[in-house]
Amino acid sequence: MGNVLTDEKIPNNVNLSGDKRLQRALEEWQPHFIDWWKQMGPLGWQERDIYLRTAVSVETDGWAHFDHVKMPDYRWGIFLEPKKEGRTHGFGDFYGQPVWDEVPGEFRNLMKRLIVTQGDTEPASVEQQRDLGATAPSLYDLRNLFQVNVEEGRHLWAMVYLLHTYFGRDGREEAEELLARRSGDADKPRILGAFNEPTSHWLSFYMFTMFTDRDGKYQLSALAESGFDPLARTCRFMLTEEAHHMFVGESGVQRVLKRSCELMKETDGDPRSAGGIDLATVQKYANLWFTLSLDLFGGEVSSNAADAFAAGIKGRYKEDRYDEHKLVGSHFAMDVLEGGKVVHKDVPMRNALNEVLRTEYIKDCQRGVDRWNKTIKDEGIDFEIKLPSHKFHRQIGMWAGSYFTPAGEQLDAATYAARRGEWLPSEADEVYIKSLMKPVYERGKMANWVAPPLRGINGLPEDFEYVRL
Ligand code: BYC
Repeated sequence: MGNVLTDEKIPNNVNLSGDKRLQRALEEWQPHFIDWWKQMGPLGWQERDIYLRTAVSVETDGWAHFDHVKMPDYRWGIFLEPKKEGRTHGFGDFYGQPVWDEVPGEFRNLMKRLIVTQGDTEPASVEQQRDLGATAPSLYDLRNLFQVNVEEGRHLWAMVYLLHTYFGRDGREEAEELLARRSGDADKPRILGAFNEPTSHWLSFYMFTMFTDRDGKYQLSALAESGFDPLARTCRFMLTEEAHHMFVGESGVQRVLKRSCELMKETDGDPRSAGGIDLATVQKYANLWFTLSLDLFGGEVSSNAADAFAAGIKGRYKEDRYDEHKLVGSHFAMDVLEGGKVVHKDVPMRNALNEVLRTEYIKDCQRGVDRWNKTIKDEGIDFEIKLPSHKFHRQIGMWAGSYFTPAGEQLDAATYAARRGEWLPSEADEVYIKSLMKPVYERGKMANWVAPPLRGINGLPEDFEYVRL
């Protein structure tokens, strides 16, 4: 299983050459993917040599190979964690029964919808980030952007493999549609809200990889529990790559905060006067991307979530930690909106699973924010970044259409509209942040608004030629 045939057209550890029909179908999809990549992938950098990590196997030591490569030549492959013999359903109505290697007919549509939704986010994020190469703060960051992009491309391959293998003609059609929708397009938008928002500068990119990629971690973890074994195995390996994406985001914002603090000390508290970003503006972008990402967990009370859990398709984050895996008759205590008022009440657990996952996600975000605040404190500055309430600025679910402050206090629409600019980036903030985005492509040099990283990639120095110009 660990032996990967990298000389095949599509590198894989799924014995693709043993299924000629599937191999042919995927080899037909491959040039469509490359066309999409050339059209919608990183603008202006396709012919450059980039120092990239490529997944070459699923062995824990040595799964990745690092080298300079031109992005269109990146070896996007299909990798599933090895099958564990005797694995059983870990939750839901089929708890304890052997996992499935095929999709049962009655769950086909539900399963396909989840795989398509997951798959859709991957090319969407590449599209959202396609212009960022023009304004990278350093070669180190430029390389990290492209690393994230090519791996999102590989995650698309992972979902397309499942669609082609287990969903026949429908699956092949869905795979084509994944290349046809476009982030932010009025007629053919991507499926989920946050994936249609522009990521128009590097502060948003860092926030996106901190908060939105972290939704990816939680959604993939929930699917990694699946009783549909090929889905579980593919998501497990995707999580290995996902960790670096969140590192790019968390450390990116951390570096912005560090530099902001340095400039505050140099300028009597006004980093903007020295071409930096003030902490209040960083807070606004955190408010924006955190809340856009909260929406990605779906409605607070969801029969879709209950159905997916019952069917054994989508579990909880680290299902093993729990004692009870059927969740019949149990409840989750949470805030809900009733007659326009917030009340705390018990909701049947299966219907509350989106909120259960969102709650775990919020705790994880808070751990990252605590590390940011330690950086600010270490710089001797009295300021804390705070995660806003999960009710603030919501566009999906129960809180959408009501108005709350970041502290979670309910208010009327007019007051909210008047105060919005205190909490979320204004047009002027966008213009200011964009004005800072000037490319720095000299080896070892860094834009003024962000501190250098603590170390380089793969043990290399920070001034390594991560991108050959
Ligand atoms: N925007 O029952 P509901 C990642 C729709 S990120 C627009 O409340 P459900 C990545 C929903 O589709 C992880 N529409 O929610 C990160 C449904 O529509 P239909 C991506 C939304 O179904 C960075 C209706 O509202 N993976 O990997 O329980 C870079 C009612 O839905 C939204 C997944 O999302 C929204 N935000 O849960 C690259 C995992 N939310 O069917 C990659 C797969 C809901 O009535 N997806 N709707 O027409 C899922 O598990 C579920 O589809 C969701 C929604 C959690 C997204």
